[in-house]
Amino acid sequence: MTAQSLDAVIIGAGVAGLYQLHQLREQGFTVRAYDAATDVGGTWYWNRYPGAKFDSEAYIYQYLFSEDLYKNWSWSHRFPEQPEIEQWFHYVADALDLRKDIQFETTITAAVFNDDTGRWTVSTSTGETIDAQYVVACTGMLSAPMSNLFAGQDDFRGDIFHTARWPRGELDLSGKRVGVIGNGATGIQVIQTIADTVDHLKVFIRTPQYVLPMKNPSYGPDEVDGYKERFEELRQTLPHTFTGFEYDFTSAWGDLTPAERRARLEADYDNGSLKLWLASFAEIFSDEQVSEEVSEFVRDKMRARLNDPELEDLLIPSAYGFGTHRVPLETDYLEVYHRPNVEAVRVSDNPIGRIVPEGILLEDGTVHELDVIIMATGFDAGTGALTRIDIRGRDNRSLKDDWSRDIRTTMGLMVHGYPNLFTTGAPLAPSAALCNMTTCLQQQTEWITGAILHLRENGKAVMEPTQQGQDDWVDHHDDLADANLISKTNSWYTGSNVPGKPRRVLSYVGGVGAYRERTQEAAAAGYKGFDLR
Ligand code: NA7
Repeated sequence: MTAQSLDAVIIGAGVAGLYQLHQLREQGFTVRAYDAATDVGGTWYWNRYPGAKFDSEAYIYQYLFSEDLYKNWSWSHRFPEQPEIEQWFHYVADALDLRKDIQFETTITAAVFNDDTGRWTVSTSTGETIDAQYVVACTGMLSAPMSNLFAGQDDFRGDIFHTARWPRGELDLSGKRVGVIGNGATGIQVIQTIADTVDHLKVFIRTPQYVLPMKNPSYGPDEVDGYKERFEELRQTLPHTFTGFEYDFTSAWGDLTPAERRARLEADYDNGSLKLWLASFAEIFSDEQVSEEVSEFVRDKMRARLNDPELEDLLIPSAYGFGTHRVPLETDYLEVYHRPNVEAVRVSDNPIGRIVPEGILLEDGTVHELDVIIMATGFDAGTGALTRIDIRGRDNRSLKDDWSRDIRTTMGLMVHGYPNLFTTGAPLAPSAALCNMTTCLQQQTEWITGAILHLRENGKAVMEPTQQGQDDWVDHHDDLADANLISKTNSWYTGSNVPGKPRRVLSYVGGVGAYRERTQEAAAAGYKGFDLR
């Protein structure tokens, strides 16, 4: 079969992939996006479990490049649910006429760089081969599910699935004995949503989580008009805050009295959003004492709701600081455990041994009999989506092998040794840890478009970060990350949820605004730190 030839292959049709496709197409490049799904949406296509919804306010989880695109869609709630979010992706794909250049139900299986031609040969699950100058991996930070974790999963007599692979079509959980493994942002949304449907719910908890109650009012015409009127203001603000949200941190802890601090924490907590985490005190991430005081503030709130020493012991964290792991928003999540049909099972000191035909077997021999097992067990974040593709750079080097030793990138946008491979949502750029993903991904895709245009305008064919450029970025990243308390906590933020994964804070923690400036400075200096040939 003759290989199809393109300027660029885009992997993924989620937030980043759709916008990347639009941008490159607008600039006259021949480009095609590929996605394993049957339609657009990325994360929001796959994560269709009950209760899946935004934790970012809908009016900021948006594309901001087009006023019309922004204003012609109206959200129903401050934090809408997955079906509405998926509809929004359909709206975007229709409005920009994107689907004609997207090939669905197609997984990219391999991408091999040819040193002689300076081009990539890309292979698909459908047996096609594509010859492309650029590969832009818009593969998502959290898209490679940790789904084969336990021995015996295939032996289970009931249904077992990961939340990111929720069965399409109706799945009736009523009257079922259901087990949920995991209580991260995903598990919490599932648990609070299915508790009153199922016959019996067992939640297997290894590490407790700090949680914040969500306030999720519906939006009437006034609210919708209100946020739409602020389009220009949001466009100016979001890219420059620390987290790409509308609100920003203060570093005023030392200047305030204890009463003033308390008032600020109460106000942020009452906001019913991620504000207490992403817009209270920056010192939460740098000062152990501040971290402990704010953690205790949140623990107090949780204790007051649980009001049960046994549950408090099981559900309230003490071993790590508030905010050093993703903080989920929830609705009556803690109260769920007061229900007679819900049971929290501690698996920290008595781990899950294996799955047996009847259910879950713990190491001490206890079998929890179940009809359905839901694995809310997270993702191989940042690296997984890319290492599950056989990516071969210069001299046939393998990205999977390279990253099995040390996870290194240049600004999360390129990797030394892999010319003309651009990445979004990749390690060492701002991402789901401390970032509103749409803000980050728009900035990253715009930078990539700028780089590809620069190459075309300057008659260059190949771009690659230099060894020095990459080392400088990794050092800068590590300096910030090592000083951040996030580096001390085990979670997907540090890769510690994946056995054998080299430990490194995966997201850039210097701030979205600062990252933007640094990447723009490199571009303005003729792509300093990159070799263009
Ligand atoms: P997370 O935050 O990685 O949570 C995964 C959960 O699964 C967490 O509670 C884990 O416990 C638990 N887990 C994983 N493996 C096991 C085993 N073997 N036994 C018991 N429990 C286990 O993933 P989410 O999907 O909730 O969230 C990911 C991101 O998606 C989130 O940050 C948002 O940005 C959206 P652990 O804490 O490791 O002890």
